Amino acid sequence: MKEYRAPLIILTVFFAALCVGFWFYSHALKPLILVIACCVLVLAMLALFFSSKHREMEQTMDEVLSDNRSASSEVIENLSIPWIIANLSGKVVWRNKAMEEVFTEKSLQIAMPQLDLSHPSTKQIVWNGSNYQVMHMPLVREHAKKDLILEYWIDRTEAVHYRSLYTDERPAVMLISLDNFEDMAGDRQFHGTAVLAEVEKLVSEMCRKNNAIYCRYESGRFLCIAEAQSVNELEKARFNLMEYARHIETGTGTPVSLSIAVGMEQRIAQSEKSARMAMELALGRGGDQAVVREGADYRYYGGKNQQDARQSRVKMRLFAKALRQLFESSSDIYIMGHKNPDMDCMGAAMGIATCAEFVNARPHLVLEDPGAAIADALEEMQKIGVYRSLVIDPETALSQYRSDSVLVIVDTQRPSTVESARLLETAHKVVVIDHHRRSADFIDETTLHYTESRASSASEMVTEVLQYFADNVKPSAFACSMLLSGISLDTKQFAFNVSSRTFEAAGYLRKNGAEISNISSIFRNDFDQYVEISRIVESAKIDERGIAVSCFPESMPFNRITQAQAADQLLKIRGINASFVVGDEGDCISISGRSLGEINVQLILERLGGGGHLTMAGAQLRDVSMEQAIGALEASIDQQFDSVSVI
Ligand SMILES: [Mn+2]
Repeated sequence: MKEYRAPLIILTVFFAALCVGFWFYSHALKPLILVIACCVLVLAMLALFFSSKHREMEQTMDEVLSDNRSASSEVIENLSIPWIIANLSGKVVWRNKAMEEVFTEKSLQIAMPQLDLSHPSTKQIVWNGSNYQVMHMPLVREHAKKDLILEYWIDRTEAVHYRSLYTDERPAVMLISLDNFEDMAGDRQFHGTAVLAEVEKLVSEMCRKNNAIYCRYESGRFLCIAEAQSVNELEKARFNLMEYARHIETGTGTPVSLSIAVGMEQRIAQSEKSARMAMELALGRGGDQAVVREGADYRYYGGKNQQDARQSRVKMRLFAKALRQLFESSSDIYIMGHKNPDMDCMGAAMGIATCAEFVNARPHLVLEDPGAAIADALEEMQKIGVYRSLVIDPETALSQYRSDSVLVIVDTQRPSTVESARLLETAHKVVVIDHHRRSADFIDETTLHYTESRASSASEMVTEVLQYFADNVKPSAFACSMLLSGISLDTKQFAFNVSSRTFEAAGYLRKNGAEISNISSIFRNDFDQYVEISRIVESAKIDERGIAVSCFPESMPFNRITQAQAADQLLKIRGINASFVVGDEGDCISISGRSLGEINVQLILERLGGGGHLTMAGAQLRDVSMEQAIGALEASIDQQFDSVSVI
């Protein structure tokens, strides 16, 4: 409007002056001048109208601007979002109407004691049963004397409710499998139908109680769909279904063994995939246990009873046949075990080398820096002249490795523990033979694998491979002695973990020339070592559950063999069911655990990042002191006993 006003006034003045001039100048133009004067009048009135309109608007704007301050406070006061102003110690200075309905306390600390008010932040809190997203920021004022913060609470109760509904009710897939149905079916006394009906009754009962559904898809195999919250309940009860199943009368003297696998993911197809992977893990670990997989997280339950029954020899024969085909198509066979190889590793490796030679392939035993555990064996190998042609270091192995070479890994299946991780990465054809229970990290891309957690040792498994590899394999007397010492080491001279198949393997080895005297020389201890073991045994603290924990005296240098033998020695003492020997290895604290079978030392040490077997396991703890390591071990033992008492 302003832009019209100035030209209008100028035009009005100009035409008014023109009218007055012409009026006195000419009489003839008078009517025309009257018309022009009228126009001037109209223009003047227009100018007046615009200027008054402008003044009116300016006035309104001024009013709005001057009221602005009170308007913003009015908005905040009446807005339905709760606002609060407080000082840095949390004392409330002011709050709006909405906040008065939600929070009436004098200090913010009552609702959020941990909150640091000096920095802007966002936090979720629960107040009077509602969930709020609390955000606060500093209140900046030009002439501020005191620091204040402005905080607002957004009610997220509904969102939180729906989120928990989603996580609680998302479907989980559960697979249940009767592990030893086929094994028992071979027994005439087996009440097959009755056992299946009993197991199904247990599964259906479990589903009814937990709002789940199931269907049977093979004899002794079930697929269940349950809500995630039901799975959490089952986890709390540590899947006691397995325990109930053990009481079913089978007629064979062997209890029913169930494996349960659960997958809990965002989508149901993914859950099913996870459940199948968890089942593979549960069976790979020897069955009779539950494995829950959620994302990358695995949780284990059960697995406390050692099985008598073992997988049939059919699997072993098929494996031996496949191994022979693989070896026949290759000219170089590389063999390696775990780091710090023991006699079981060496025995198994010698057995595999025998198989390789049988099909005219060259065997190579990959060793980095062999410890004292196999020093005697290596000395013996040098004496009989097989050392130079057989043993190879990882670097040379890597440089010679060809794409058709085969890498055989014995006595371990964890990629982190193999002698040379680089060789494993390079290898295209990998074979794994192991008797340890499977843990979450295992070599998964294998050409062939044979894992049997019920076998006493890798040497026992390889002895069976030798017998099925071909009819006329003749292992050397030395290889047989090594294999027998491997079995002897892992069974503590045939005292633990032995089955009829262990003795059959030992018989075969003996028949092929295994020398007992060789074994005892490999096991001989010198006097100093004997004294060291006694000192460790002496320092043991034994609790009422029969668990002995002892550690290396500070003055004694750490030695893995002494550690293992001290743990074995402790078990020979009456009243001790499990033993742990803790030693400072320099860059980590090493724990070696042994058990007579009742207490699962594998589960105890798995919680500390270790692994192994039910009766024999180990763990290495980094960046902790000796005391912290012992504390963690004791906590894990207690946890184990807590879980046992639930079942
Ligand atoms: Mn072993």
